[in-house]
Amino acid sequence: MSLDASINPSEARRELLKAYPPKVARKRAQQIVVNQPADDSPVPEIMANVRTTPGIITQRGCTYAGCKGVVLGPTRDIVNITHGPIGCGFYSWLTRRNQTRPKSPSEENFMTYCFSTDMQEEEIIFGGEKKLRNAIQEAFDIFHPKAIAVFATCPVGLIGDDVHAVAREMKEKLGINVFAFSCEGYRGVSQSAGHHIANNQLFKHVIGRDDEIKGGKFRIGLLGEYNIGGDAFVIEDLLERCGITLTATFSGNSTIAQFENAHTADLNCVMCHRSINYVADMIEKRYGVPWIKVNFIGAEATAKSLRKIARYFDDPDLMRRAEEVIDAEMRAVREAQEEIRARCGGKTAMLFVGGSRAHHYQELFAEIGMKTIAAGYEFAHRDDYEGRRVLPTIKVDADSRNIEELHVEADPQRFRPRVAEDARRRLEEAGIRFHEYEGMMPNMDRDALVIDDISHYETERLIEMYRPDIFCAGIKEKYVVQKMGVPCKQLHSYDYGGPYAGFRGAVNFYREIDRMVNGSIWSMVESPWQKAVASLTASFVR
Ligand code: CFM
Repeated sequence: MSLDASINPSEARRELLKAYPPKVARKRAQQIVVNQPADDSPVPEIMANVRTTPGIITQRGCTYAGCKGVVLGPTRDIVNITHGPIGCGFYSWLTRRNQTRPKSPSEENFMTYCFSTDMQEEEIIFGGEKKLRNAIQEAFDIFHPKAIAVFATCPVGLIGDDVHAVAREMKEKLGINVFAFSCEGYRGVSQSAGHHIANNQLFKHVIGRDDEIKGGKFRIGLLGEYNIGGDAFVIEDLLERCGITLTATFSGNSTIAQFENAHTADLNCVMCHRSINYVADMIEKRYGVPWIKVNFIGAEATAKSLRKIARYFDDPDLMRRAEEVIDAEMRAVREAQEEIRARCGGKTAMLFVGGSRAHHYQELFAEIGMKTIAAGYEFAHRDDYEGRRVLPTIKVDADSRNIEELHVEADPQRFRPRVAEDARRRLEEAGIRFHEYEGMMPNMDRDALVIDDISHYETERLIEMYRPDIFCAGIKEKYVVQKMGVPCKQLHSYDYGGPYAGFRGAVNFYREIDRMVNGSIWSMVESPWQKAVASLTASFVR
């Protein structure tokens, strides 16, 4: 489908680039593309995962945020200590966004606490290792947790505190798992580096510590689902009703015991490819668990994902149960779609979020007849845009080289291929694609704009030019966008809504978007004095 021809996307692109000095414009030109096939590829090449030009107001966050805030944040029974000034710990606390449900009131939940060494000038000058050691000891004495994780912030890297040595020492002293992350905010160009660092340390220090194969006939791991707004609860319920056992979710509503046992799953399902594909790959290499890409955002996508999982296990009973669940849920979904499509059909959306949601949420909009006219990620890599087929052609620059690439080999005792070669081939013929993510761009309309690491200036110009019916981004953008008379839906924290995953989540989303795009308030945003023609004149007198 082609987009409405009223705005020429190439002209819009030129307009966005016009304000920049030539060198910046040359770089941005590679990060702002019109979704049209290139000579040798179904989608054009986009530049991604490179440094933001200083002076541009970016949506991006830091490496520490990706490691501590995103990947490790949603797990309830690890004491996560931020080694640094208090602001880093407080900012990444995220109590409202990350949800968790301990099985009983006596089960640990440390997510309600914010642990920090609260570094002061004295530690910045004389070193903070002693304070860190004391903080670990204090946390242990008060809470007796199963594990303590330490996260390095910018000043820690600058003054050279050895967080790993302190973690090793305290691990030995306390007899519990203590591990650290060199995830200083500046270590990479964005949160994405923090994901990679988090993946590496989880793999080195946690995954694989418990080999016991626990119950369940169809055992899967869910990777890249952080339980924003309760999404993981919805997915857990669906899987359970189908008879599928979840060994671990990385890392929404999870425990460290689940991570330690994650390698015993028979299939890994990747939701957010950007943040966790490294763990999926490493588990496959060392333990033989294959991974597939799934998506539980969007009713059709949810049905497709459940069918894929059932097909993988190739069990008639499981397939029947999955169909029953899909059937029971889809009735309400179809009714809601029909009702809401009448009011939302043909309206337009723009999505500029993170490293996976700008893709996944396009499905939900399409289900109520809305078009995504522009989208982009804050920090994703080319494979998230163009698909993993471009992986061999991605140039590794100094910033990526900065992040450790673990060399992983098959474990001589514990590697167990989950599907025989011929069965795998049959599954592939049936459309199950292992180890594959096709990226966002192939799913987008021809001529849609795709913009990596969108700047604040570009956001405003885009809204002025296109006047979309809704803009999806985060808290930093929300009120600026709304003051322009366009509703802004946060897809990081869901504002106060959610869950949006699965079938019921989809209906929730449709209804919320319906309320937002059809609200009459947006035409009243302009203040009376902005409408009145300025009548005051003045002259300058020396
Ligand atoms: Fe993955 Fe995420 Fe996202 Fe992400 Fe994020 Fe997030 Fe996001 Mo905010 S892991 S890439 S670093 S789906 S925190 S839960 S919402 S930017 S699109």
